[in-house]
Amino acid sequence: MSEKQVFATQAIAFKGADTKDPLAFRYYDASKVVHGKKMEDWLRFSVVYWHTFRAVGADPFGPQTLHRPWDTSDDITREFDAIAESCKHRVDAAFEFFTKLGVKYYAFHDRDVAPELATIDESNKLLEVVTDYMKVKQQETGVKLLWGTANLFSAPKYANGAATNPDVKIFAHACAQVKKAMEVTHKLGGEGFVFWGGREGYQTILNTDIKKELDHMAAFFHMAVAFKKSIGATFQFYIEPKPKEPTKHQYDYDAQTVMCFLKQYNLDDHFLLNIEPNHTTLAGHSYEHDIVLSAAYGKLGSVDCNTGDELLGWDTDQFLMDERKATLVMKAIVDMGGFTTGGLNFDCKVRRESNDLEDLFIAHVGSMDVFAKGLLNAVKLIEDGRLDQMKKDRYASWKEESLGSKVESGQATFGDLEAFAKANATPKIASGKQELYERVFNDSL
Ligand SMILES: [Mn+2]
Repeated sequence: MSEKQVFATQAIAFKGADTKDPLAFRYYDASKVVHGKKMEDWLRFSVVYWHTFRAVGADPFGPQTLHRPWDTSDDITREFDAIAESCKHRVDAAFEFFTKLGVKYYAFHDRDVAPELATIDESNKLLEVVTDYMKVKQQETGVKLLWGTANLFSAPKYANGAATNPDVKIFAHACAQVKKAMEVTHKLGGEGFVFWGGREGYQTILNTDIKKELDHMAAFFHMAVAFKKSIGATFQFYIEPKPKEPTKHQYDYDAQTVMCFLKQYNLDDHFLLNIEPNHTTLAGHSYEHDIVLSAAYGKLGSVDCNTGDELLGWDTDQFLMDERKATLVMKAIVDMGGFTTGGLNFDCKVRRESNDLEDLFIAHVGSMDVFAKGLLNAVKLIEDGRLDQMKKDRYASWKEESLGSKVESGQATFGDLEAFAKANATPKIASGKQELYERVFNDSL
């Protein structure tokens, strides 16, 4: 392969808070120890293959605006070796980018790195050849795979769903594709494997048997669990919730829905959640809701750390540039002791108007810095202690009254509570103090 570099940008350096250089870190100092851990270990940044190396800026109203030097040809009617060379050319560019940016992880879908060919065998052969090359690049650079996944939403055959398709023949294609994607993720030492069901849901309830589709999706996940065991893979499975888009109603609606599904079908031991805040806001929740909720139940595995636009009702996958939101996310992550297999994965794309190659660096560097600042703010909040103490004090009666522990341990009856209520007059209603909480939060910024 050619060793010619495609990016004019040099390796990104930490220059401190006073720098005005958009291609330098102001806050992200990878090896600096904060609250007992290196910043890089708290943040575990990952770059995505799909947006950063495959997005061309097309939208439903207009075609390609981003022309990348690594996109030599998408023509799959060429000879196998020529197709493989094009794919490897893109791999070179990707690893040059990861290395210059200074991230330790990346993530990809099978079809991002190797297009689907005429048969399953040909597609699998190409995926093996390209991922063999990716393995070499991982060894050369030390960059690792945060997670792999199968694209079960782009191919026309998945228009009516993959694991929830009404036709078992399409369901079989989805299983075959996931099986191969798991094999190559295992080969690359991936630390995780994600399921995102963009076509798992319905457009009209009139043609859809919801119970049957959910039963099929559960059967699909049980087979994935069994196959993972059979190949000796240890990567963590994640489900990524999203309420809608492209499908009108998606079954993996939000964190709480997915957690209930996993319980219902005895799958909860095998899956954590990969939370994308832009999906959370599409579900009508605040930015941090699914992160905080899944973390509270020990189910937060990884984060696709993007954001949406409050005035647009779709998934804009923007780079987060808002320090307040980053602080809320990092507070939840530090509170749970950090990631194990997951990380902050930039499932983000530059705008179709941001057509300089350099914009890819500016976007990642800017957002990495926002999360680094968010980490520093979160640690400041935790070490200051006021916010956590105020929240704890709000529930003090549950500790002060012996009845509280009786309820929490499941020992109380309605009769006990009725007797207590009769014996104790209604107390003064405590102030919620929202503005005070907001003021204390602001002190961390
Ligand atoms: Mn995502």
